[in-house]
This record gives sequence, structure tokens and C-alpha cells, in this order.
Amino acid sequence: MSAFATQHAAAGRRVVLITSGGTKVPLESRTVRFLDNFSSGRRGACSAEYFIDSGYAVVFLHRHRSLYPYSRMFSTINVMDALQLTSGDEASGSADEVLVNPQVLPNIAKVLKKYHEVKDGGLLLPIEFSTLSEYLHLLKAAAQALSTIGPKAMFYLAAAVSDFYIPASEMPEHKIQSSNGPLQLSLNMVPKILSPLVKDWAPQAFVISFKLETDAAILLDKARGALKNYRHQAVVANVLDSRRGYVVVVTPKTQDELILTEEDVKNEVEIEEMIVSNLTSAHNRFINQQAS
Ligand code: 9Z3
Repeated sequence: MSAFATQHAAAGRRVVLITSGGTKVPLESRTVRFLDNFSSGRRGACSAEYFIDSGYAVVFLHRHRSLYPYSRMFSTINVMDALQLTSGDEASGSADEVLVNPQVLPNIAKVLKKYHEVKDGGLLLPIEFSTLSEYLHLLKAAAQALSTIGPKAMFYLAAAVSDFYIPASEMPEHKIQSSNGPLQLSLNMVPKILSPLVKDWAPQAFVISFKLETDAAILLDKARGALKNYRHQAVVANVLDSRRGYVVVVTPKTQDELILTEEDVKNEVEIEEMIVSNLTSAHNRFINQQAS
């Protein structure tokens, strides 16, 4: 991560660390059961593409098997239905041929070309986590690695991170037995990682957190509370059910509502394009302020 950040910064590029997907919280150390959440990783995967289009290099810290940039567009397709087999002829020695059915994978050529350009250009550094503790360790390492490029680093913390966990010292080793009757769990609070990230690990970076609620009535107060507590640059506030079409970008002085119109939806515009455009402009202003 350090080498990735310094190389790209030296080439005049900004670097964004995107976190994406949910975290797994084990209930046993030889884990059979765990707590998880709804996050698909679409916000993070989709935003990664728009950041790359805006000239950023991306460290993509994502949950194992959550949505991934570019391939996310085909995530619901069964690969077996997308391929066609033309059997070869043993007598003439021609081999079986496998072809893509473009009706099942629309735009595949365009997306594949882009994917390989990004990969060959070394613009995307994918890093995986599954559990909450892997996420916390990797985020700390990422923050320290990116701190070397100061304000050119952006943190875009879109992962849905558990607030609760069972400490290793209190976790049973073996599978919890149902023969012991109903299960009562006592969960500890996960330490608020945003605080050391902003204060200690990457104090010069441009930091964006996400706030998710199911009750729209408390969303903006919660977002402002987070800004006040952690003193970072912005919160992207969203409600579970409307998160694909409506978010509010809250900063200490501004509040920008980003909304997809019916027309946008028809034209397959994605809200992440608007979020990334809003935040890259704010990042520009942030860097210019630091320089002056
Ligand atoms: C978000 O709010 C993301 O926008 C979503 C995206 C997780 C809703 P999907 O992955 O969904 O596209 O399906 N992320 C942050 C969620 C979160 O847990 N934030 C914490 C909070 O709200 C603060 S770190 O308290």
C-alpha cells in the first residue's frame, strides 16, 4: 500500500482508499456461526470506477466476495448461461470452442477493455477482508501507508462496519451447542476507528465517512454529530431503502442533496457518479487550501 501510494503520488495522481462491503463477526473461534449485515459492496465497487475515471488511483479494501469494480455489472449472471459451446470435430482435429453470448453479457467488450486498461495501468489495488478484526487491522495499515502522501490521500469509508463484537478472550472455542438451550449473547462495542484515523494515523488526509440509518428523521443530526465528534471533512448520509437514489453530503458548512431523477434512472445514471464528482471537487479545494 505504501509503494502504491508513493508511486502514484509521484506520478501526480491522487489516491483514494475505498472501504466496501460488510464485516463478519464470529461467535466461536473455530467459527461455525457469525453476525453479518446487508451490505452488497455496490456503493464501493461502483465508486471505485468513477474515482478511476476522475484520475485517482484506488486502494479497494473490500469484503471477500462482495461486489467488485467492473465485474459488478455482471454479478447476477450465471456464467454458464453466458457462454456458448461449439463442439469441435474429432475427425478433422478441430477443438471445442467457447464463445460469449453478447445478449447475456451486454457491453462485455467495452467493460472488459476498461478492466484490462485499469489493471495494466496498476490503478486498482484490491485488498480483501472478511472479519471485523481483519478490517480494523487493514484499515490502520492503509491509513498509515497513505499518510505519507498527506492531503493527496482521500479516505472513502463506505463499508458497513459492525458496531458490536465478541472479544477473543470471551469467545468459546468450539461450536455453541443448541442442547444448552436458548442462546444469549453479550456483545462489546467496537472502538470508533475514525477517531485515531483522523487524529493520529492520517491527520493530513481528506476523510469521508458514511452514515446509514433506517429512520430518515434522525439521519442529518447523526451525520452532523459524527462531523463534530471526529472533525473530518464530510459525511455522506443515506437511508437504507433509498440509498441508490438519494444521499446528502454533509460538511461543517454545507449540505448537498444528491438525487437521481426519473430521467436519470431511465438513462442508467448511477448516484455514485454524483457523489464522486461532489467529493473530488471538494478534495481539490481542500488540497488548494493546504497549499495556500
Ligand atoms: C454506507 O452507508 C453505504 O452507503 C452502504 C452502501 C453500506 C449503505 P451497499 O454496500 O450499501 O451498496 O449495499 N456505509 C456506511 C455504513 C455504516 O455502517 N456507517 C456507520 C454508521 O452509520 C459509521 S462507520 O454509524
